[in-house]
Amino acid sequence: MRELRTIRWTVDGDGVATLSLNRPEARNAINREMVRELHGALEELGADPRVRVLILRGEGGKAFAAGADIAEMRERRALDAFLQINARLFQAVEDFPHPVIAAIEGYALGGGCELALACDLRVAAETAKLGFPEVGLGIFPAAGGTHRLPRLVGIGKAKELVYTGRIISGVQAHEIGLVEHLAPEGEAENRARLLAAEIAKNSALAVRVAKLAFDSIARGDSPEPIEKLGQALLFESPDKYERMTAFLERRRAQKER
Ligand code: CO8
Repeated sequence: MRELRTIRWTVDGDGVATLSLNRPEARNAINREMVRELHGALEELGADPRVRVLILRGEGGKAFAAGADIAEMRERRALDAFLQINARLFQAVEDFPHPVIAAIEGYALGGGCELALACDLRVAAETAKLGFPEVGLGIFPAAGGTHRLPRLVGIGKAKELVYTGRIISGVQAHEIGLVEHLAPEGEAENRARLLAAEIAKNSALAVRVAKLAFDSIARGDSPEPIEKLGQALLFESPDKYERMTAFLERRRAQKER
């Protein structure tokens, strides 16, 4: 286990890394220190050859993350907003080389919900509470709320959630496509682990290329060269050869790496 002041993380034997936000006394509100530590952890885990999937969670059971730290944000001015410290962190989450799964228990509000949006997949407890209270605080969700949110739920639902600041349950979030999986209360992390195990058994390189293709095409890049180049890269990989040979010889593929 690696532990810093506001986060901690582990990597298990199957290549599943678990990164926990660890300010439970502040409902895991994302402060400047946490942003800095998360950048470092993402960099370290992204370069760790053991890692195939990352699970993001909040300590304490009450919150995934209750948003950006309001005490810090109150003092920020226009020049601070231009630095986009939250948006750049969430971009680093989106750009993590392997799939990232948010395991959501309790609150995922504002920047906390935008952090979950930057993940590839979301598993929420039925009783989780998700929403974007920003306009009630005189700001708006400017770190993914206006692009990642509509991609998941459609522009109409995204506007309704942002304009009202309404907080919805995990069940409601699942109904509108804001989260992909529902879990009983207290089980979100276990469900995320099952999902991570399902992903981790596949070719890490193939999953990584698929993620890169999804994300760059979602950002507006042309699909054709990305799919062509991605597949060309994979067609040359020893892992593809071994996995296909194992299929044809009716045996289990040898583990890559
Ligand atoms: N920031 C700072 N402190 C927080 C935050 C937060 N977001 N959320 C909770 N805390 C602190 C509380 O102040 C409290 O501290 P203390 O014990 O010292 O008084 C402690 O956590 C526990 O909180 P509560 O007593 O309120 O706990 P409850 O379980 O009763 O309530 C809630 C939990 C409902 C989560 C409640 O704390 C709450 O409403 N929090 C604020 C939620 C919110 O409005 N989040 C959105 C923030 S705005 C945002 O995220 C903008 C991101 C945009 C990025 C773009 C930037 C350019």
